[in-house]
Amino acid sequence: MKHKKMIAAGIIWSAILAFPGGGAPAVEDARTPLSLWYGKPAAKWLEALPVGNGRLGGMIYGGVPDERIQLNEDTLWSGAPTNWDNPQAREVLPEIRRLIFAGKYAEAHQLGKKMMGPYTQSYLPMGNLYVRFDHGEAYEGYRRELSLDTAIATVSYSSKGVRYTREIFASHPDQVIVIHLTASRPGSLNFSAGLDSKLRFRTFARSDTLVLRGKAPMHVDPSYYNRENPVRYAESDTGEGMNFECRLRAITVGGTKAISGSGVSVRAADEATLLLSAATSFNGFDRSPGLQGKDPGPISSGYLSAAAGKSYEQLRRTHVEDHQALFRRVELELGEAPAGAADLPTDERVARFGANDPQLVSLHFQYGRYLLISSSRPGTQPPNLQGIWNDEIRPPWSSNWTLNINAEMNMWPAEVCNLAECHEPLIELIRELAANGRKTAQVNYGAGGWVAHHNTDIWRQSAPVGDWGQGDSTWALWPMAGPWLCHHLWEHYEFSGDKEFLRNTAYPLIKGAAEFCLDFLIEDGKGHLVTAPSTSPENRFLAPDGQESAVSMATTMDMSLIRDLFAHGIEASAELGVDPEFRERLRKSVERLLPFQLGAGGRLQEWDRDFKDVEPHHRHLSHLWSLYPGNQITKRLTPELFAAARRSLEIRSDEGTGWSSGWKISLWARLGEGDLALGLIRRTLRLGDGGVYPNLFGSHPPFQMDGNFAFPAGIAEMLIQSHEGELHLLPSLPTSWQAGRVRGLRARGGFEVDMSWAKGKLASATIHSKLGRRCSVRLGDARVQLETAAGGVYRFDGALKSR
Ligand code: FUC
Repeated sequence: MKHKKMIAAGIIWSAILAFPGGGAPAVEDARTPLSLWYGKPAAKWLEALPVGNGRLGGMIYGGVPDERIQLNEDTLWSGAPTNWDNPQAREVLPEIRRLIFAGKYAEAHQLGKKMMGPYTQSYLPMGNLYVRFDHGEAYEGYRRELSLDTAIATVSYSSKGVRYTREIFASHPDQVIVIHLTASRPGSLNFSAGLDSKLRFRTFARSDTLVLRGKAPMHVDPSYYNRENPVRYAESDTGEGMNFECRLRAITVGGTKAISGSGVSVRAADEATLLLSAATSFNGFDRSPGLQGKDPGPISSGYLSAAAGKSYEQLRRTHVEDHQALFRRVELELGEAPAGAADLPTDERVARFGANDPQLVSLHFQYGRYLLISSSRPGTQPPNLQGIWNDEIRPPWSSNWTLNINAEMNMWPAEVCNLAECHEPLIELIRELAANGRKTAQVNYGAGGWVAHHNTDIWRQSAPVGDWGQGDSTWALWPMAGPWLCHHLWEHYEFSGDKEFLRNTAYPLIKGAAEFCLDFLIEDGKGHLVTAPSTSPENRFLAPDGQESAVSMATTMDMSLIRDLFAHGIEASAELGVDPEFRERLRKSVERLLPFQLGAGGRLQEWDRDFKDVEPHHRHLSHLWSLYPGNQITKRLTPELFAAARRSLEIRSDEGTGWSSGWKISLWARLGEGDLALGLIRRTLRLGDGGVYPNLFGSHPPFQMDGNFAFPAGIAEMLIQSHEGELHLLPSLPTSWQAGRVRGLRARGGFEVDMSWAKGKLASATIHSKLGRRCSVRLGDARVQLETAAGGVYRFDGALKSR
């Protein structure tokens, strides 16, 4: 009963909160379904709510009387640029190849250790902001909420007859985290605020600002690697390791404030705004952050004083406008929420209804877009395994960029879900990785072009990882990050049609990756070109000699990636009118790549031979890459392979970790099976392992953000597809999504699509053509051709007739 009252009250408060200061700002309206909300403070990190501006991240606990906001800055990593290239790799390469051709896979697997360099460094937590309110422990009418539409988190409650409210956001335009505190009765704000860190730090006051200065370790071992001193600091603060600084200032209305080295304290204020800025000494991927770093002081104080010169209303308005310019490009409605669902706190709603609540599905879709906007903006780092939110010095897998699926998956929604700008940080990472990867190609393989393997970090580590032989070839021996990353460059071009981008950025990187592959490919003696050593990311097979191995030749994924890369190299060079001889070389080689093969039971073979699986339900779906995210396997072009891919997916089953389910949504969508895709959505929208945590962060387990990004990409793929040179509307609509509406999804060729459907059938569609390209629009088996000038708009009814 008490609970019910609280909920009802919560809804009214949120309506009031949406209009601070009494007047409704023009940029807001009541989009209440787009919020995560809870009736109690977060007890754990995975209950806290994330805000981010691409660079700064905050996890809001919303405690009473103690607020904690855990803080991150996306360049705060351990380590420094170092040498990871290994000349021994080149020496053992011929022997590894000999063993593979002799069928001695387990021996090749073992010898692969000699190709390894060091592990990557670790993404680090920056610190915590604590705010202690002096009103005592008792409170009532609590609500904690994150609005995806405004990117503002709100905490409100009553204590001793006073209603307290906190509004918190991370502003991209102003580069600060803003915490606005109000109370319903003037003069009731009494609190103190301080900063700390898990890293080495000290705090001091500088005029009206609290400063935290910190030093990151010069080395952190991955959490799965056990040896002494896994976290190592330089002896002095002027030594190696990232320097960083956080600054906190309180701006108050009424009352008094005081500051000391341990914090800021405010008495009897009517209102207060806390501004938090931060910066690190990061000075580029190829410079030492300790010895050649920037001074973070002027950077963080610059952000802080600029923000302090603006009113709270100004900061808020600029933030909301900036966020909504991206966020509001896409709207999605999949149906009404079941009775009572919206009245439940978000975690209870997931537990109770899961994917049976279509509004929760669209909320999770938009949450993925929100998280991408919050963790990836031009000029920032791309989202790592945890986006930008991490509270551990040794987070799982170092919270690095894992390139054999995870970092790419993070970007799957970027183009189709209308956030192409958020793709830019990955593109910049590719450029930097390629610079280091040229040396690795030369030293480790004696090859031209550039290479990268399954992990990288802020220093753009490009070699196989594994502490010079302590790792496992199962994941380390994968020199295919280049081709996969180049697929993103091509996608960015396909969606935008940006020729300058193709000429100046994409093509040179594609060419470099292709040069490495041309050198790395060898003849198999039967007329084909193959890769060796070759792995199908992290999966193992049982060789005919009864031994397990991950290392063989020409896995289906290697061949798929190289075919994709070469095809784009050919197309790009032709389009740009450059490199005719190189194009010819690619053309000749692409024809000779070992083709797809069908294995036992009609499945798509994963390895060059039809080995037995060690783990038939393995989470990776690497051999299905050409079904999604690639496009070499389609129903129309390769019906036999299409059927084989389907068989393989059935054999893999629905079982799998969080991101694996995310991938399967898109795979089933490409297979035209909306109901089976919905099955994976169901698996995702559950609390617990492989599903989501209370704050809807994806569970691998443990927490990994990739699943959050695969989710919107998968839903988009169910609603439109454009990978076959036509714009396919509603290719995989689940039976239960009878009526709905979507606005703003993007398609290759420069199109944007709005549509609605009813009774499971298209009702209307509007297609905006940005580039004026010709387009074939498909609905079921019907097709119409579009031809318009750039900026043209087409309107159709449910039978694809023009309106
Ligand atoms: C790959 C995956 C794991 C995990 C890790 C970060 O190695 O196989 O499941 O996602 O990346």
